[in-house]
Amino acid sequence: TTAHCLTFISSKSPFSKGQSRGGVEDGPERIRAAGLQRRLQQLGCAVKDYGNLTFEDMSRDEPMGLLKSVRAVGAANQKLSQAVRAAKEDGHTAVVLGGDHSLAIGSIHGHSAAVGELSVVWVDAHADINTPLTTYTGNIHGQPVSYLLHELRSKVPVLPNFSWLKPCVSAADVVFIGLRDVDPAEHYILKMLGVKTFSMSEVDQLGVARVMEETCDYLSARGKKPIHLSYDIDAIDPSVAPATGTPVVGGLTYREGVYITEHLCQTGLLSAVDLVEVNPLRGQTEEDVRSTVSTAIDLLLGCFGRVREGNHLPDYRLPEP
Ligand code: HAR
Ligand code: MN
Ligand code: MN
Repeated sequence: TTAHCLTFISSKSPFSKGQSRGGVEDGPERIRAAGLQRRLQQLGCAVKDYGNLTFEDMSRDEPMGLLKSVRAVGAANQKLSQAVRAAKEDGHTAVVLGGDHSLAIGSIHGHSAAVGELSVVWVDAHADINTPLTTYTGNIHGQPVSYLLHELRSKVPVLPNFSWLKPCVSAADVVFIGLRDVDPAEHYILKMLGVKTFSMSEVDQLGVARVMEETCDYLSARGKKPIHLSYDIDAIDPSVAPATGTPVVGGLTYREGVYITEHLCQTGLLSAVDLVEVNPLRGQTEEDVRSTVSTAIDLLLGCFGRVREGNHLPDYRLPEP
């Protein structure tokens, strides 16, 4: 066990504006209140909580066609990008708690600004690769990947408060895991770009251990780049993690979800993690929220070295009688 250095940046409003359901901005507080910092410290992590980023209200932010809250989401991501970049330049592993998945735009951009080319592992029921022109919901949390990919540069229109953003990820450096609700245009894009995907069918067919082996073999064949893990809690089956805005049946089990984090931690390349879409208002019962938050914490602990066989600190000594 080695001591990991962890920086913990979380984001609140308006990272609920990438979608239309209230409550997701309260995810970070619930995850904190459930003891994330203490649990990470018990693993030997040095934790610095940067607190919530704050954003000014956007008085005029009319929809652009279908697209909602473009200006707010653009400005917030610019600020988040700078914060993640600074945390990475301080030598930390960045953790970004959501909030909705639109925050991956700033998180991945800032990470890449600090360390260069990245491998991205996107664990999600959804592909989040709609462009502003293919979306039929208008929610930016269904689009972040398209904003980030070099290959889709000419397909994403100029948007207010997004002029700071330059695509920084290559399609060949991205792997999706857990897909089971992909729009037709998204499916077309994934096939057109030849993106590596492990849908729930492949998880069923291969098992999660082989999925992770193939994921890491695939990514490392292009060079061992720092890994950005963008984990949407809706990848996990709603029976385990129901408190989220767009639950989809047939998801990862708790054990499969945790295994993904354990395996990525073992690579030694995990450099930033987003944990998004925990929405305390979406649970039917308090137990739904507790189970979702507790799963989110276990996924983060897995990213920082917790293993199910048990852990002890390197300086642990048995008490002498
Ligand atoms: N594909 C749909 C859209 O574009 C739904 C995306 C939704 N939800 C998420 N993203 N939680 O992972 O809006
Ligand atoms: Mn998502
Ligand atoms: Mn999702």
